[in-house]
Amino acid sequence: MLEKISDKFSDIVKQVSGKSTISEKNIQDAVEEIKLALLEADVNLRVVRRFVNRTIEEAKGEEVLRSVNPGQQFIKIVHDKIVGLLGDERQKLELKGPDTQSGILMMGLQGSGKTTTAAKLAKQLKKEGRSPLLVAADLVRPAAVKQLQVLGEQIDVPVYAEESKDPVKVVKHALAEAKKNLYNTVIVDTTGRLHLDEEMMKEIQRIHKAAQPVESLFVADAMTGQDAVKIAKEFDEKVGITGVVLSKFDSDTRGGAALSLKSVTGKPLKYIGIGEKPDDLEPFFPDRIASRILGMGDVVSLVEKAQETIDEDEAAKLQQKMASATFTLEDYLESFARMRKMGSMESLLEMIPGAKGNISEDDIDEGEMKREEAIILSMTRQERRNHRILGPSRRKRVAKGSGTSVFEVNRLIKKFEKMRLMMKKVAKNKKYQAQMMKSLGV
Ligand SMILES: Nc1nc2c(ncn2[C@@H]2O[C@H](COP(=O)(O)OP(=O)(O)OP(=O)(O)O)[C@@H](O)[C@H]2O)c(=O)[nH]1
Ligand SMILES: [Mg+2]
Repeated sequence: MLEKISDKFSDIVKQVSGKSTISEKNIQDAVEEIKLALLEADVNLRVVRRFVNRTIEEAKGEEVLRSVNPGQQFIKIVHDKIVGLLGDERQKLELKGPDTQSGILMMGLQGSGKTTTAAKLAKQLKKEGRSPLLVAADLVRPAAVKQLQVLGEQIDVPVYAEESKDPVKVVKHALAEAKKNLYNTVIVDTTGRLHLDEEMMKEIQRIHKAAQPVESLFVADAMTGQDAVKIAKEFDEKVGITGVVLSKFDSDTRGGAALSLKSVTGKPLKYIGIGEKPDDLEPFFPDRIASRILGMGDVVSLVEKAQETIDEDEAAKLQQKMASATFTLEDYLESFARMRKMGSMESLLEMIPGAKGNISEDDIDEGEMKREEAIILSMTRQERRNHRILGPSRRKRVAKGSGTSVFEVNRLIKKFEKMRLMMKKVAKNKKYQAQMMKSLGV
């Protein structure tokens, strides 16, 4: 997610933030690089120009150049400006109270992710206590109704479907059905077309009129960059949209669509799709994405994610262990299970500031995790609690027992020692302590 643009910005941040004095020329150079990075990310040219001008204007202010830490001041300005581009605050869906019916209309081009997103949203809203009904109003693509029904079954949300050629009729019937059965959130999936055409717009306008949605969400494939923005604008002018969901954000390395959308359409980005599964939908938080773009790590997301899976007491106990450097292989073993619960290590790593350099890709290989687990499981309890007693013959035994090699056992122990050392260092810094603990699933 956002790897390309983040690499570029991380470099710029590194160059600038260390400087104790900063000249107008430094700012000019950094901004020039930012401009290139944004253009490469496929951000709308006009948006880039405005961004650059405003950043220069603000950065050249007296307060920045004369401040104690001008480099960081400058980065803060860039960060805030990016947050601004992304839309400032998180924008929630504006649904009515639980006793009133709220319609949500999904629209977009073919294959953009409407049907999948409809199901993801249904799942999320159900978790939030609403009672959703999915409506199969894509009557053009042969398998569309079935696709929604399968998804509905997966997430245990009812799907309204009927044999018909008229989506407007289907929507009307679905609304009546929802009223009767007290479904307060009606999510309508519609047909996607390859290109914008008159017929499509007319149909979606009719559906819109029938559904009277409180939210009309345009689902855009993030990877299509500026095209997604252009089409969103078109839909907004012809039908009216209330927000955008950027799907396939997990595969988007550049971020151009996210960075241009708000400025060009004036409409907020509400969610991002981060995978194909029903759980892979996240609210869009501009400040978190900005931090990720700048390579500053998405600390808040990480902490929240960790909190969902970690028992607070347990965390506090282990935090204590880490600070006093009594973290053992036994604790390390336990952390595997937690890491699995929290999702893939790779996605976690992206969120930890500074982790990219400190923990290598090898360290997070899931296959290796399994091997390490086997190695630790082959140790005696005593060995797990004090790895120092693992001399050559014990290591040999462990290698045999786990079906690995002495080389792999040695490597694990070396890595573990390196990790302990890192933890000790981190433990001195209160702020990073909590983050690092959580990053290790501890
Ligand atoms: N990686 C990834 N894949 C996604 C995401 N959202 C959707 N997809 C995939 O994109 C493909 C198209 O998704 P659909 O939901 O069927 O798209 P659609 O807009 O309903 O397509 P049509 O109904 O044919 O117009 C599917 O293979 C989805 O699994 C996402 O956030 N990340
Ligand atoms: Mg579909």
